Amino acid sequence: SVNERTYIMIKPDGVQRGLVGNIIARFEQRLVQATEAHLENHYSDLKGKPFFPGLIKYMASGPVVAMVWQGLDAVKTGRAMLGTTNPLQSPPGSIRGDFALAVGRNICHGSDSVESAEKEIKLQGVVQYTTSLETWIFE
Ligand code: DAT
Ligand code: MG
Repeated sequence: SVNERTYIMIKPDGVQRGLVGNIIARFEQRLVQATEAHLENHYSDLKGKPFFPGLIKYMASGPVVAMVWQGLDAVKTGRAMLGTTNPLQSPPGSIRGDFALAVGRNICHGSDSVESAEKEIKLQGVVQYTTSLETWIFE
């Protein structure tokens, strides 16, 4: 049927060899859809903002791709790569600056602090692993 599902797993050699992005690009159906309860917890710091109900509704409206990246200053580096919340203020070369126009459709979420990241990762439920490339990347 059109709703048939399969389980595709990138194995340790695929992860260590940096093939994750390449493989995900081929399998963009490998997605998760967050529940409203999950999103209300994820965005709990914004409860009370006028855009909060619209944000939850939009975020639950379709599948998302959840990722955890680890490395030196991963939180700040991730935010720098995303750009600012409003794409209009995001520099060219940033993900939001290059691909987004509206603040409520800014393509990607990125944790704003180490504490938020811990909370968000725990909420999503993700395991941790060590890459053998570490000594080549970090001083
Ligand atoms: P960020 O995603 O850059 O951390 P945020 O945590 O302040 O920004 O807000 C979460 C999301 O809520 C943001 O990515 C888009 C939406 N949002 C923020 N401010 C908004 C606004 N003024 N109007 C509409 N949506 C907004
Ligand atoms: Mg935020």
